[in-house]
Amino acid sequence: NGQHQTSLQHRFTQFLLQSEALKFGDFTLKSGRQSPYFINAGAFDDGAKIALLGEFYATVIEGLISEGTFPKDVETVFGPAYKGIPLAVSTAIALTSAHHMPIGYTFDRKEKKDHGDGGSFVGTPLRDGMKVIMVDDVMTAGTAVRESIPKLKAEADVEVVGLVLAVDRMEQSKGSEASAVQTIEREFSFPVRSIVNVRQIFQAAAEMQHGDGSALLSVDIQQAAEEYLARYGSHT
Ligand code: OMP
Repeated sequence: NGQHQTSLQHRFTQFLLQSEALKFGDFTLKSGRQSPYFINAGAFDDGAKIALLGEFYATVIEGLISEGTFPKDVETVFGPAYKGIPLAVSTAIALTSAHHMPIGYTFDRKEKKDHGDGGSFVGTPLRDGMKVIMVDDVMTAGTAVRESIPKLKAEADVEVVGLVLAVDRMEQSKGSEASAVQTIEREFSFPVRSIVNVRQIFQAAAEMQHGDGSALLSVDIQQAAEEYLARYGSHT
């Protein structure tokens, strides 16, 4: 329900700020865009933070399963190397232990291995027809996901039931008015959801204060973010 959603988004925004995964400054993105904010999932760099991150993904996934967006019989969580690896593992642990939904985890190798167990995937083996949830950190233009789906499909004819992101930056696809999330949903025919989107982050941050009652984000930061979203944000 709405109340629960709001508090999850507030809590995640707080987590992003406290762990310094959300930074403000001048960042050049993979797409070439110059952004006044950046989300670095690499900042979730210890046991407590990665466990909490997995718990956020698991809470969102459990909600998507109970509302019927994702089927119940998903067998593994796939996270693309490298940054998706701890996401998939921590999500699978949280789903299994706290949410009582036993599930596997799978990730790809960046380099092909030709000795030992061989293969280009690690974790629960992918099989034809297997239902897979994909997790990733951040989506901007959708390039990262567009590159990893064919790799997954080349291994086995799995059914990707959906993609869960930590943060949807709500930006336009390159050369299109549609958002990257909408473009990926249409292109691959699966739902794309996120723990939080960038507008929710700024909304939540605007509602939070320091202990002394001062604003969490400066007016400059909020303005820069608004200008950036006016230029690159999706309006569909
Ligand atoms: P797209 O491939 O354009 O969707 O960009 C998403 C990827 O860019 C992420 O998987 C990250 O590797 C990186 N990224 C971030 O991690 N955080 C951001 O805030 C922005 C980006 C980015 O470069 O767009």
